[in-house]
Amino acid sequence: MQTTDGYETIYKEFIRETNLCADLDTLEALRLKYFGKKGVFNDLAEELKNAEPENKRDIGQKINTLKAQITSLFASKQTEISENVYKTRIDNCPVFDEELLINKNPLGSYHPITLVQRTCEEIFRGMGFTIEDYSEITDDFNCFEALNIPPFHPARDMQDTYYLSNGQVLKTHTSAAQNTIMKKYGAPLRAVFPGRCFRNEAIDACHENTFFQMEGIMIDKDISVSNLIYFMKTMLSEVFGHEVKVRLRPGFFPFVEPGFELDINCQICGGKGCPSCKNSGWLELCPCGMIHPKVLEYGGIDIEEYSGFAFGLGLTRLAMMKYGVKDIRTFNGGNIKALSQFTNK
Ligand code: FA5
Repeated sequence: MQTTDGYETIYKEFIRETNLCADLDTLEALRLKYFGKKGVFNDLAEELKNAEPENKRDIGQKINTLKAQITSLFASKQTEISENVYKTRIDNCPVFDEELLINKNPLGSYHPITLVQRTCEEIFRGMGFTIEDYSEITDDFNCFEALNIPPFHPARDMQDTYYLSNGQVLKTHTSAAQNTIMKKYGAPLRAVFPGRCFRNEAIDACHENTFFQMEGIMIDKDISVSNLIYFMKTMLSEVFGHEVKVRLRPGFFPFVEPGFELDINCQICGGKGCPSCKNSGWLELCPCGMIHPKVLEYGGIDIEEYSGFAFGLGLTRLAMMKYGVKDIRTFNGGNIKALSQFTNK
């Protein structure tokens, strides 16, 4: 049986051994030495079992006191080692050097479509238009019906789209926002709304399945085709910084009456004909027209008082023409070398 000094010796020995522990594995080995199956406390339990009945109470108390002291010291040592591990890890972490990061990894550049979009936004903002945002997912009503394209109308074939399983659609054109914006602001109204559009399209040098348009609408008293032509001309000469040849020809869209196709002289071949313009010398860029009265009515506009024009500028094609990019697929290709060489200047 242990003397009182014996319990103290065990505790002192535990303190000595604990001080030698530098990591959690060594500390765990020490814990097993004391609390394991063949450990010190197992031997003490044996001693208690074999002790004279009159001594059992005293021995039991001493063992419990020793156990409490050792358990408490063990816990504080465990915390101390854990904290040291984290501290060492933090101390050894490489220092975050902002300067180094900036110099070694130059910042990215804006995508050419973003640059063209911002240029157009600035031009229209300067002419009193607000810039509006609209979702990429919409529904049949906004994408077609509110634009005077009822179900089963043959005009739907012009824009083969992607339907979601819940019946919604990926917007095929930015015109899908017209109704929402008319309802939001009423008349008079000047707004442009750029956005990504999706079509189930045969891809070639001037057609993508994912491309950008910028819609514009102006609704006020006495708006006519001459207002429309003025805004289109101003926008194009400002985007290109020089006069560009355009042609206006009749075009059919159920949501405008009359409707036009505004084509731009191909800036890649100068009008001679190339794959980028399908060898025609012209590129369809910005269909437009006077907003159909039914569309105005759907948008809650009083057609006795107001009229308006709308256009759907092909932003991706505008970027092709502005920057001389021969193939539209370059824009979605993700080749940083190709995409990082453009500026707004
Ligand atoms: C429309 O999308 C009509 N919503 C435009 C409109 C608005 C007409 C308001 C009248 C009034 P269209 O399908 O032609 O029209 O597309 C408009 C422009 O988007 C085209 O001239 C072209 O520049 C661009 N575009 C159309 N399809 C693609 C495509 N697959 N890839 C790249 N650009 C495209």
